[in-house]
Amino acid sequence: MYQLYYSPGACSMAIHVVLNELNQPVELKPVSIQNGDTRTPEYLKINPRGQVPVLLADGKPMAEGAAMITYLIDTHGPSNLLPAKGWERAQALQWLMFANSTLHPAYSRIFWLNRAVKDDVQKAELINTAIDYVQGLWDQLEQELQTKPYLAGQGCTAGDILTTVIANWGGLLPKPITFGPKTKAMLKAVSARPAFQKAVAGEGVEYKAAA
Ligand SMILES: N[C@@H](CCC(=O)N[C@@H](CS)C(=O)NCC(=O)O)C(=O)O
Repeated sequence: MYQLYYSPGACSMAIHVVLNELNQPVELKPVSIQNGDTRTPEYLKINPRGQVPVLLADGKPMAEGAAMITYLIDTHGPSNLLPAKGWERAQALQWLMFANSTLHPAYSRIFWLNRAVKDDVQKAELINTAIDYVQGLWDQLEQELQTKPYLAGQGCTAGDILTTVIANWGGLLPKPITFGPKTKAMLKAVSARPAFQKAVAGEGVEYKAAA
């Protein structure tokens, strides 16, 4: 059985959703970022970067969410969430990597500025600019979704799941992010999936981004 170290509503929730999609039982190990659980000496032994997610597969630890998603689907698929080969897989991977390596770090930069910059005026200015960058990414996604319901085409793939998890982080920002109508429709469809709803309930998260 898998074990997943997660913080409620964090990027780790995408791994939780994918485990549910694949009907894989998981033992959930809560470590709250807010309460500092990811910075304890015990947790730093599990992940020296002090981050979630960490997945234990047969007791062996794995970090990096996109790698976990790829591993899980390759192991327990086939699944339309990540096609097995060819252009369709490349498209699905493109959007998984976008969510993992472009959208997620754009939010992380804001959280980091909030911790690192001491001068309040400078902090507000930098955070404002960083939020505008995040908004620009969502505006690009809205353009993408003009011609298709999901990022990689006609069906939901892993990138839509991670993007939908990240969309719910607006409450952590001092300025609202707005989603266009096509983006909202995608967030609504993905967050309504039984596997997503089960993860939301299991982590005690309120999902507001699709409202
Ligand atoms: N590249 C890593 C990023 C993981 C990451 O940034 N996790 C966040 C939660 S969404 C975290 O644990 N933040 C706490 C921290 O960095 O102190 C991955 O995709 O797994």
